[in-house]
Amino acid sequence: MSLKSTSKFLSLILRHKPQLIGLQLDEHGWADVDDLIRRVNRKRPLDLPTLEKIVAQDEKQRYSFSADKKLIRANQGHSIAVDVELAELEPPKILYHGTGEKFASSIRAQGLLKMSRLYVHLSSDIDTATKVGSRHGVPKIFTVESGKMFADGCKFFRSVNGVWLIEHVPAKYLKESF
Ligand code: HQG
Repeated sequence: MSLKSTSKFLSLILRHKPQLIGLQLDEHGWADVDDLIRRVNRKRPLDLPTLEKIVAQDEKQRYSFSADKKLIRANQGHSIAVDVELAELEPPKILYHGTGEKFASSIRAQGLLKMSRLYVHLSSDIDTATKVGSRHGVPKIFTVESGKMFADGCKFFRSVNGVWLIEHVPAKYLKESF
């Protein structure tokens, strides 16, 4: 079993469906590390050194251990209602959202909606946004006028792994050229 495939499974469990392995997350999204390992092991091999390697080497730094390493959680991307204690911050003047070309007309009409997740995900650079968009077929990049939104009172959050998160981006703050 590759680390990547185990990491994808962990994302599914820690962000979306802990019940698949009967795991409990607390209100801040934390799972007990020993319990997680025991339960994941019923589906695929996982030990603590492997989990530590996944957390340390994940290219998007998707997971964090608590300081005492007894707990683990996903840093962002949840669809289940947990409070991962995101930092509320002033965003850069411009952020980017990568999506699929097939969603562009709906986004132009409705703005960016969080869909199944707790937040709309925004990237601070075009390369990252292009990678995010490519997950949905032909990529399409929207520029988000985050500076204007912030000045207008919208709240921005940043996860510990650097993803910008917001409840909604009204269409008037979206641009299509950069
Ligand atoms: C689109 C991955 C139609 C939205 C990535 C997106 C990210 C609309 C899709 C993270 C819409 C939802 C999140 C509207 C938004 N009409 N479509 N009005 N508003 N959409 O996967 O942002 O690898 O839930 O554009 O890297 O693609 O999993 O969100 O295309 O950071 O760690 O609805 O997930 O990270 O798709 O990706 P998603 P996303 P990981």
